[in-house]
Amino acid sequence: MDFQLTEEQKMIKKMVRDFAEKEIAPTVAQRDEAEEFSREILDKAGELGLLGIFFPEEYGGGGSDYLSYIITNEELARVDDSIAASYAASVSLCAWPIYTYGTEAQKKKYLVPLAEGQQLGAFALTEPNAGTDSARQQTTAVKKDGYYLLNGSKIFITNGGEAETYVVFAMTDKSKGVKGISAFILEKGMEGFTFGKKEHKMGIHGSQTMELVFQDVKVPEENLLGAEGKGFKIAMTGLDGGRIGVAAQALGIGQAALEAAIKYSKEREQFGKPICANQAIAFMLADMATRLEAARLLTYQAADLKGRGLPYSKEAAMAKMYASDAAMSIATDAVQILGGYGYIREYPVERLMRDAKITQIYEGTNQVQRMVISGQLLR
Ligand code: COS
Repeated sequence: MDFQLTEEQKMIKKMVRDFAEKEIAPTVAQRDEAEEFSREILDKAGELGLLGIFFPEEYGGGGSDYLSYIITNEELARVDDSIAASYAASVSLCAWPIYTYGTEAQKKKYLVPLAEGQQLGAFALTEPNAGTDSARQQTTAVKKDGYYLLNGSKIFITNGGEAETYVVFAMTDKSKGVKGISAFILEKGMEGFTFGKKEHKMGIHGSQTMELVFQDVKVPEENLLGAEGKGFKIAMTGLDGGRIGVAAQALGIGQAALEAAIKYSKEREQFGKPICANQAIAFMLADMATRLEAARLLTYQAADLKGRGLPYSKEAAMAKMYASDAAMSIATDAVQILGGYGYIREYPVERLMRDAKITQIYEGTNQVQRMVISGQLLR
């Protein structure tokens, strides 16, 4: 077992950290306050090759390994989880299923511009009555002559309205349950494909979350992703990888909260000494750092398995569950250490605490992760 990053991974980590501090950090607080999505930052990330980092060069990618993608996610989230969330939705939930299940023509048409960062992607599974129970899709796709007619809606879609390419799930045969779900590639601008409500969230204010509405959208049959009836498998495997990305975002948030707490505790003096001189604070920092490191090991392990083509579904769920709980608790402790200053917006930790919460919820609540883990243990 090698716990060290390779030279290339170290270089990518440094490059993304520099990028995040130079291009993202200066506006993070303002974009959070204004609930403002920044396409400009994602475009710049695209210019650096980050949106295609682990896809082969023949599809516009950078040819790096999967762990490099996870480290990129972590470094982006350390500065702004909103950017990391948009980034991961495009790379992991939209581009990856196209890369894995798409035809050569679909990869050329959709994966290449996503990987090159010219386009942004989204993944549309959730519906008002199909959240954790994602098999209960009500969006329908009826096969006609040369196309599918899509009707229905999706909610809580990251990059909704901003993305050009959407991987959308719909029922092609209701009588078959999960085996009647199919995946489609939709383009922004297709007739009948519109955007509904924009959500105002507790955290990740700088990411855009929207409802998608489909009214008699004619989707060409060549935009069916994978075979008919394979949609649930595509969604589940997409989420398996997505969960490692969420774990990485949690690491970034936890890292930022820990760094802020250490810095503040060394600077803030009460009773004539820095507050970190009290074991009450120092031991909190020790616990925060230990939880973060354990979360990092689980996350990198899951990424390593995925990168090697080994089974990783259970490990991804473990990493997501543990790392998101760690991020929430580390951010909450950081707010506690900063006291009143932790609760106001002049310091970043209150944003980190709000942003940490979503990592326990999206791409499957942590209850779902326990269903996945226990399901595998008891199989
Ligand atoms: N990889 C590959 N195939 C998978 C899979 C995975 N990770 N998970 C399930 N499947 C397959 C199963 O193998 C089964 O196919 P077969 O009958 O051919 O074996 C089929 O899918 C149905 O599996 P199962 O009965 O386990 O599905 P459930 O409906 O019980 O799934 C959970 C349960 C909760 C695990 C699933 O619905 C889930 O992950 N839901 C949460 C979805 C989610 O994360 N939503 C967040 C919003 S999207 S950002």
